[in-house]
Amino acid sequence: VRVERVELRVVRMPLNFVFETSFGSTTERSILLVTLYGEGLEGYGECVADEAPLYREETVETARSVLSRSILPRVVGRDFANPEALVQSMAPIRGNRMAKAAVETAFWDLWARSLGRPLWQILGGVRQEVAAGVSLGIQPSIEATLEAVARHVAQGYRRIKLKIRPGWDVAVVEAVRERFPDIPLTVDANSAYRLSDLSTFVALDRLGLDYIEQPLAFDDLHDHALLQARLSTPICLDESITSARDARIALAMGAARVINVKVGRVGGHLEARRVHDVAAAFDAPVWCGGMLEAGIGRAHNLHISTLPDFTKPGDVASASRYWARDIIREPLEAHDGIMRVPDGPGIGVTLDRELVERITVGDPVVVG
Ligand code: OSB
Ligand code: MG
Repeated sequence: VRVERVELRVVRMPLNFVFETSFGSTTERSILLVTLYGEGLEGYGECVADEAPLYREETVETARSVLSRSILPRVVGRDFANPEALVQSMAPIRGNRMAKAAVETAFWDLWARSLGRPLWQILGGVRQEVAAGVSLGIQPSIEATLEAVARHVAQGYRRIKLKIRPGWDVAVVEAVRERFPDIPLTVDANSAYRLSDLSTFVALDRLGLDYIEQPLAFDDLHDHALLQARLSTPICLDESITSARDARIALAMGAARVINVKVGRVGGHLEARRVHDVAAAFDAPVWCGGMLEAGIGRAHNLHISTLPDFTKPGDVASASRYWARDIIREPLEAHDGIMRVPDGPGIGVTLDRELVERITVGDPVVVG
């Protein structure tokens, strides 16, 4: 498929809730959208980078800059036989995986549409229903946390993840576990702790958590291995895993036993599938992480979640949890904690162009 033209635009969307993590508070998102045009079709990608580099290094601005200066000149006007060929063309560019993923996922969508097949089938998916969990931000109080957990459990979500940070950890998790003795429960620290906080993790280790997500520094596999050796609860790595090689090293050295796969963090579907394959070879379960995506990113997440080793519920909750109005026409909603993967060619969703135009910030950039 020849990529004739590419459009970049940023849309601004207010979240339905304040999302507080150990690294910051989000009330509104600026989302970079990529549209590829070719063969009379369109393919859509959504960049997961946020405005500030608090999760990983990339931001909306770095992604936009690297895309327009370095990535798009290698892509626009070229004919790619398949996504592998597109990934090859971007390979000389180091890092910047979120920027690459925005184009790569858009190309998978375009390519699948050109073949008239749903993306999940082309990726090698084995199911059309995906178990959804929720990621609950840090709440103002334990009471508010219990209320939020109760509400999402009642909605049928298959796993509850609580964001933690030093000073907001053992007490709140104990309270939730006491009130809900049997729910699948996890915590996510977003790298807020050090190995010297071992006593906190020993306390969490008794609470029947499914895993502890990214407790230590984003770039420190060694300390995660030391911590994992002291815990029976599996460690799940998120920020630390940017590639299949990272996953292999982390699993081989015992730094984790579960992997959170984010398509954007690892550079696209091709690398996400490789991460999945490495984890499967280690008998380590994977699940699909979320980055507060709008409809395009959420749809891509659903499609990758259909691969066989995605055996744990992902952060792929109902779009209506996040947004008063999503940028796509199709509602992506969980029913009893299950999300249905869209049918139809490509990612199987269509942009609400009128809304997208209205919430666009600045001028779209068109190349080609
Ligand atoms: O660590 O998984 C994370 C959101 C933004 C950045 C990082 C993370 C998250 C979430 C939210 O946990 C997941 C979602 O509901 O999209
Ligand atoms: Mg995480």
